Amino acid sequence: MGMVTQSSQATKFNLKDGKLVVAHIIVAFLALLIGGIVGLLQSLVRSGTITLPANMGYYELLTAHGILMALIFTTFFIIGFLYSGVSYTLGGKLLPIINRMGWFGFALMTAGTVLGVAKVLTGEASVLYTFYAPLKASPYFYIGLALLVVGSWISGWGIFYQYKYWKRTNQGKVSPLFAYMSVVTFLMWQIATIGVAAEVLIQLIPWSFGWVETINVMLSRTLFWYFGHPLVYFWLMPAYICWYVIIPKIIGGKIYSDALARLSFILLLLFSIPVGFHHQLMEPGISPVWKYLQVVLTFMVVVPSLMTAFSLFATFELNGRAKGAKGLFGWVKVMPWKDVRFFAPVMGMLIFIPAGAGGLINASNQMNAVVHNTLWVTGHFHLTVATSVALTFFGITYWLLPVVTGRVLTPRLNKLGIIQTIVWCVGMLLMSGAMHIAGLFGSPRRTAYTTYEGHEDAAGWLSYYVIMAVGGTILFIAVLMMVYNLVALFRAPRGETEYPIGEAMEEAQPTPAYLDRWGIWITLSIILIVVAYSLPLMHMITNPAPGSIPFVTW
Ligand code: HAS
Repeated sequence: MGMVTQSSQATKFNLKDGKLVVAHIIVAFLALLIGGIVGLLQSLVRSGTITLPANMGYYELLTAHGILMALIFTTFFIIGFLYSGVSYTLGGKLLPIINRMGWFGFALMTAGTVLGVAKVLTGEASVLYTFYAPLKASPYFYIGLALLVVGSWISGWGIFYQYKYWKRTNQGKVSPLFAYMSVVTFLMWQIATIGVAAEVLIQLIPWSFGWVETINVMLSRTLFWYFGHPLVYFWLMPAYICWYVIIPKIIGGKIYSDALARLSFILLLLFSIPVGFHHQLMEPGISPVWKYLQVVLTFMVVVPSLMTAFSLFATFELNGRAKGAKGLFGWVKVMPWKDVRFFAPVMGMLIFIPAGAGGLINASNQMNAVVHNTLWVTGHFHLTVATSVALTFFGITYWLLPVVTGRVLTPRLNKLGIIQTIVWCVGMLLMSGAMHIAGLFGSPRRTAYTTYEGHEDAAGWLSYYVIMAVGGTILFIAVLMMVYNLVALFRAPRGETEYPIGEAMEEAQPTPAYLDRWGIWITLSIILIVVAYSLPLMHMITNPAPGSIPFVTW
């Protein structure tokens, strides 16, 4: 049975909630700036262009880059963005308690970030962003990470609570799509982060303090990847929210199907988590049966992305044809290419096509043997998170910041945004393209500059490293341009900007009520996790390999 459709969108954004959003965006972009500086240094070191001063290590930079870009920039931006949409679509303002929870979560996350990053920059935690044991960081690094996660939980609970309140006070109505998707994103995050919380609290912290001598490495890596794969969807789902909900409005079109969008998010909730073994396909000690099962589930998690692609093409084509576009691809021409709010995310979408294809290659067991631990993987995630997701977040910033600060985007800034997007794409295509190729030739990831004692294979990789450094330098310029644009957005003229929330097409089927039955989806998600993980985890705990003492290799 379908539910009655009605939205409860505000007409004006609540500027008090806006401050919370701004705080998150500022930390996110500070992380982007510092992460960009270390990223530049790193690409120059790796190509042999510069050598670092003696008191600075390559792995220190690499850790700072990964943490700041992949964990801090993303998490802060995501929470700021989702809070803005939840505030706007669920009644026009956050309940006072939710606003306070948002600030509390923000404070914990910021404290955790400062602590963790300080430990990295003082050389006490060069363990990379995956912090694999038996590399050991200062215990305060792990405590910083724990604070980051707990802070994000509190913010997530705020979103659940606001949603629940809205449902109670709007019985029988379909919840706004933006808010629904935010709830699914944070449900997924809540279930996924249990793995990393267990790893950090039960294993890494006691071991790094020296309270226990050894650590079960296989268990710690498995708990990490139980979290690590859904982590990448935690980055992607907010980008999808923009693609599904915001972009149709920006292009003057309609959301193809509200029900399809919700279903794709439910599928992401179900299949994002029980797939972590596809990061561990080359690890001994996990039976091929469980790897096989998780690879099958990995191919299931591709389905919602294919649904997303279908839905976006449908929105674009129907909108183009409604505007009179003719021929097979005439609709492409009528898209608003000169609007950065569209242009940056759509470049992200286009690049997500090869990026996603790379993911399918990674997930195929035999091909994973070729690419695992090579620069190919680094190339893959610079296309996915650092382009599809990052460009979408940049595109969002151009309207979100004006909305939450009561300003307007100027034509000049719009143009600067388009140039910034192009520069980013050029830099990334060079850098990520070279990474993919060098990876196929066997160049390992996570290594500083080395010629492997003049080995001829390694000599063949050098020219690709140079291209990577050129791309990295262009990307650094793009980071500076983005930060400049952000500062300019804060100084843009005062005025009112509409929060762009799309509406579903009139002909679309009503949204089925069962999509809001959270009990069913959470239970199914847990069942899948239990099937995929319980026996292998039990095996790792009851038949552990000899534990490892800590290593500090730098
Ligand atoms: Fe991945 C490794 C498999 C997606 C990020 N991935 C990584 C790592 C990161 C990462 C960070 O199976 C490295 C972790 C580490 O440090 O070790 N990945 C996949 C698969 C997908 C995938 C199957 N990855 C992502 C996304 C990420 C991300 C998204 C970040 C946001 N990945 C792997 C595997 C590994 C891995 C293995 C381990 C490798 C190893 O050996 O270590 C899929 O979800 C991809 C599905 C996507 C698609 C594309 C759909 C296209 C769309 C766009 C449509 C475009 C339109 C434009 C409409 C099928 C939706 C139209 C416009 C016009 C103008 C016409």
